[in-house]
Amino acid sequence: MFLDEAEVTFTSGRGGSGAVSFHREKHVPRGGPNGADGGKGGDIILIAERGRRTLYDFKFHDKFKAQDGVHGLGNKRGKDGKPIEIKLPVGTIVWDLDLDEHIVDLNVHGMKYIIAKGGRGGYGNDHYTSSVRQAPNFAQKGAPEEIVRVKLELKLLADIGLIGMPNAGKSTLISRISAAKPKIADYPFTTIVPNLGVVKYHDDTFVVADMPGLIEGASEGVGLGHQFLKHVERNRLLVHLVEACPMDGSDPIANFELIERELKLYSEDIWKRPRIIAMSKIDVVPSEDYDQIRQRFEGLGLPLFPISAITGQGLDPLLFEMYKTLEELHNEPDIPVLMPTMSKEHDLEWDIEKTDEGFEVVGRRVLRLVAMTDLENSDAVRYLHRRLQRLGVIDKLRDLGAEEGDTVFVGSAVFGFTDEL
Ligand SMILES: Nc1nc2c(ncn2[C@@H]2O[C@H](COP(=O)(O)OP(=O)(O)OP(=O)(O)O)[C@@H](O)[C@H]2O)c(=O)[nH]1
Ligand SMILES: [Mg+2]
Repeated sequence: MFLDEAEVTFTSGRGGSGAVSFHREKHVPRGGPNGADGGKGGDIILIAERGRRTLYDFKFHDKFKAQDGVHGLGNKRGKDGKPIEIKLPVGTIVWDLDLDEHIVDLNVHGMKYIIAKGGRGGYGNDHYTSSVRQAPNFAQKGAPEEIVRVKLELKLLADIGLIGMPNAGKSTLISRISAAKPKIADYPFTTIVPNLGVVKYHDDTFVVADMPGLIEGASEGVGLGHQFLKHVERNRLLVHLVEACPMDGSDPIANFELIERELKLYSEDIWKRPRIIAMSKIDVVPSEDYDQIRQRFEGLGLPLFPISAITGQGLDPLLFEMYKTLEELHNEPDIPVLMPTMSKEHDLEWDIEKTDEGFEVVGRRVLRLVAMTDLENSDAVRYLHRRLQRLGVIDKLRDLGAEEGDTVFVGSAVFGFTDEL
């Protein structure tokens, strides 16, 4: 299996509510409002981290909830809820299960994404003073939490890809250096999907992928090529296996060049990847030809490793090179990328739908506005009405034919339509 999946629910923290409070000083009969804001709810942040290899842990722990913000108390602001950081393997693809939409690819070590944003803390009553409202006796409730159900998908993520023509000996090599047991046969296209093997080298481990053979035209989709070149895209080092003395009598150097051409045609990016040549099956090279063949390979200008996966000859230097190259690549500086959270435009949109029971206002912004209102408090409700008026919601309801007393649904709240305050 080279596809790993998990379904996880992330819930951010709710915002704490603002406080209703007034200055209390000696000799001042009734001070101005000083109710503090509620704390912000904790975010849930996804972070791509090198060194993680699977999504296995999420099979047991698939629900995460960040801390809620604390309510404001008197003139004391509520504490923010603690965020949660979720570490995921580099290469994790995140899908929104409810919207059936792709959210983000965490493909760079250190990349962060806020998957569920904590609710804003509600304003304390001191935000609501105006020329006509000297002593507001209401505050705002904290913004609700965000619940996001996602599917995490980890695509094949090998550190090293073994590429080459069919029959070059790729599967034999991976079976020799890892515990993978791929099918091996003396005909082309034995391997039809990549095989992954974990190679243990001293204290380190890395993942090698044995790719299906590439042929001429692979870059245009001939053979199995195209589909698998995609998997090559994420390999950090490519080992190009070339039969030293091809069984079919073809010229090894021409074979090498053909595959290189396909790689370049497919993607310049892949073509620029660090690459080494493994000159394979040297056990069948007639000893009198060996030097001359080796010289021709050396002329290709890439690091060269003559090997035999059957006798084991040359495998140690090859493994050391794999290990060393990966170490060097590991030491490249990290590129942390801070992604924006979900699109704000989404947030701003609202709409009204006419239903059999009345009117329904939809859209996150309006829903949140209502959720943050203390509906028991008539001043708070009046304030909400004015906000909705300013957003154009009341006008739109009237345009749609709403009359005094008609039912208006906003999220879980139900109102009677009224034009006047
Ligand atoms: N003599 C010798 N034969 C080898 C060596 N490596 C592989 N072979 C043989 O070459 C044939 C092809 O080997 P595979 O490992 O299946 O080749 P592959 O590159 O995976 O081929 P595809 O999956 O078809 O692309 C098999 O018959 C192997 O036994 C080697 O080092 N020496
Ligand atoms: Mg194979």
